[in-house]
Amino acid sequence: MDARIRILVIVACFFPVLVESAVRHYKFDVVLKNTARLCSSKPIVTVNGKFPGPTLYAREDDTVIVKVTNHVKYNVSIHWHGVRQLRTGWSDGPAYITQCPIPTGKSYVYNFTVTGQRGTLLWHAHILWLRSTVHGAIVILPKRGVPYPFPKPQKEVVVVLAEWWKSDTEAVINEALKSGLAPNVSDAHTINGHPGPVSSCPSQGGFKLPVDTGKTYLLRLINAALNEELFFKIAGHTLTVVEVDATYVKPFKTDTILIAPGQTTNVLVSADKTAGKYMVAASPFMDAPIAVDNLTATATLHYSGTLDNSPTTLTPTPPKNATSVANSFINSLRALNSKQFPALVPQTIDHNLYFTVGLGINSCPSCKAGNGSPVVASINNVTFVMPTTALLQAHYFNISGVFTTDFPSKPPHVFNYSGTPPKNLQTMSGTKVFKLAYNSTVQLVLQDTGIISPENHPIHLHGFNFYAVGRGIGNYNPKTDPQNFNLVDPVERNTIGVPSGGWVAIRFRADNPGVWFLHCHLEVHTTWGLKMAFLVENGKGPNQSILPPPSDLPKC
Ligand SMILES: *[C@@H]1O[C@H](CO)[C@@H](O)[C@H](O)[C@H]1NC(C)=O
Ligand SMILES: *[C@@H]1O[C@H](CO)[C@@H](O)[C@H](O)[C@H]1NC(C)=O
Ligand SMILES: *[C@@H]1O[C@H](CO)[C@@H](O)[C@H](O)[C@H]1NC(C)=O
Ligand SMILES: *[C@@H]1O[C@H](CO)[C@@H](O)[C@H](O)[C@H]1NC(C)=O
Ligand SMILES: *[C@@H]1O[C@H](CO)[C@@H](O)[C@H](O)[C@H]1NC(C)=O
Ligand SMILES: *[C@@H]1O[C@H](CO)[C@@H](O)[C@H](O)[C@H]1NC(C)=O
Ligand SMILES: *[C@@H]1O[C@H](CO)[C@@H](O)[C@H](O)[C@H]1NC(C)=O
Ligand SMILES: *[C@@H]1O[C@H](CO)[C@@H](O)[C@H](O)[C@H]1NC(C)=O
Ligand SMILES: *[C@@H]1O[C@H](CO)[C@@H](O)[C@H](O)[C@H]1NC(C)=O
Ligand SMILES: *[C@@H]1O[C@H](CO)[C@@H](O)[C@H](O)[C@H]1NC(C)=O
Ligand SMILES: [Cu+2]
Repeated sequence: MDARIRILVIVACFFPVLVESAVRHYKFDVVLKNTARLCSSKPIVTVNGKFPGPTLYAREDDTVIVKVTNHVKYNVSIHWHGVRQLRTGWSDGPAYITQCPIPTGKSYVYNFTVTGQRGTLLWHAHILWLRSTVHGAIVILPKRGVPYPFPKPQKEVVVVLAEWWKSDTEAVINEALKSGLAPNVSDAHTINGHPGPVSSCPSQGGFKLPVDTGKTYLLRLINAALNEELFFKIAGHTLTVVEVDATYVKPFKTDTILIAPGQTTNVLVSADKTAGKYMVAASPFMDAPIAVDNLTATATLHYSGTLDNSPTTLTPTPPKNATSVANSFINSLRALNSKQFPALVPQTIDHNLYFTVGLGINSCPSCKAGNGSPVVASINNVTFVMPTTALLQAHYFNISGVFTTDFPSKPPHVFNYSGTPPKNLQTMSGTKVFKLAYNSTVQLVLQDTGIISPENHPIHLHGFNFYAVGRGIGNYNPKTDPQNFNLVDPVERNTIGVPSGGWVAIRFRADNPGVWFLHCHLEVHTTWGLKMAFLVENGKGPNQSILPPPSDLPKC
């Protein structure tokens, strides 16, 4: 019997009333595994030899203990994406931000409690490009006896979308860092590990989802891709969206989902046909002149009783530049905002921040890369330099010289962000954080720049959920745009797309002390420096300080 089941049985037998939450134990072994995809076989870095990795199940209020042991040549760390980690930043996972990575041959025990959250999230490696194959689902069930705020599905299915490279992904990004240019795009998208039949390998089987007529299914969709936002749809079936990023939304129907890397979306699908096979499709969204992997990953919704060789009902996918399809999905999202699950949108603001996000070109005459002008990325013109001591450690132990607290609250130079870029595309480098007092409220407007090209950036904030109160195209206008903010039922998320050539406004309460990463979830942009961190100070109350670090915290 595995430890998790054993604990549940003990709980059920001996402490049925006293113990409400359980401790769930998991063992993650990071190992190389030979895996065949696209008719080729290559060793990839995995957790427990699985691609996608194992699903981590928990219930709201449970404590989750994951012992991660590193058996590969890379240093690794794992991030529990979207888990708030209240006071437990030591278990958040981004390498050199909250912890030093786990060296080869060593273990680290992640230990966190899931508080006030239920739904679908994901875990993934948070170092190098290892998350391309080191990722999996987190399923947080509601507290025992608490129903979903939507009709109970007959079955739940995790659906992980990702990208597959024929080459080793570390070779792909290292080649790009040498050239100073964009890395190669992936060779296929995948649905639960499979691209479906593709021209380069027509015999490749795809993921098959068996369904029974009359039943309703909850699909827990995750975008674990490195660099691409995806459209998702199922031929002949309407999807009812009920949750994003482990927060409930007002249910709405759509035939197409938009999901960015790091985002999750729960949808209900009713198997309302009598029989047949229906195509499930994941295809890229890119409304800027930037190269993407334009292959569609396919899977099959297969009604019971339908012969394997019967034809599949196909669906067209939106063109990759279908901004209107993307907008229509985004504009339909609203927090459920019920009595039980209220939207606690900060109504007053302590910190009013304006951050530009985008690319740049560094002048580096001694660099071979890009003939001395490699592409970089920045927030407020700061290209983040990874420290060699983890920021949280430096903060907690008062180690000076690791970071400075002068991250700019607004762009250092005003220009037409969404229009013609300035002549000088150079950025500055630094390891800068922005300090927030405990429980202060933040409004952050993220503004895309047109430097090199405007582009949609899915920005992820660690340690918090935020409310997406406004969004627009062009430059944010601080006088007129706030008048249109939704402060009643804006969607609550942890990862949000900044529209290409536009802006998005988010609000959150800094009620979690620690050091929290904010970065683009397109891994190529993170690598190039589109990242920064918030340092949230301890509060004065008894439970308002970061907990001491665990004794097995890796050293740098
Ligand atoms: C997890 O953290 C809690 C609270 O800090 C602590 O009491 C417990 O001993 C830890 N468990 C493990 C296995 O490290
Ligand atoms: C990137 O693509 C180019 C052109 O197709 C190819 O020559 C090169 O080997 C690729 N790099 C890697 C690391 O796969
Ligand atoms: C897809 O991408 C490939 C390689 O970049 C390109 O040759 C092809 O024309 C593209 N196809 C479409 C339909 O955009
Ligand atoms: C999308 O791309 C297609 C083909 O490249 C082009 O014809 C069309 O005008 C584009 N649509 C939009 C809305 O930009
Ligand atoms: C760090 O400095 C703060 C404020 O000066 C102090 O309260 C705290 O005890 C110090 N922490 C350590 C680990 O030295
Ligand atoms: C900024 O650039 C856009 C796009 O070129 C243009 O429409 C707009 O008028 C410019 N705004 C200002 C203030 O110059
Ligand atoms: C960014 O910083 C660099 C280096 O200090 C400076 O040359 C450049 O003008 C700045 N650009 C913007 C848009 O702030
Ligand atoms: C945070 O501030 C809000 C509003 O000022 C207050 O209602 C709440 O009690 C504070 N929370 C904590 C944990 O201090
Ligand atoms: C602090 O946390 C402990 C343990 O979770 C709890 O028992 C206690 O009531 C909390 N104290 C306050 C003032 O919230
Ligand atoms: C991996 O971690 C070890 C121990 O902290 C460190 O000595 C080594 O330099 C790291 N390797 C890389 C490639 O960063
Ligand atoms: Cu980006």
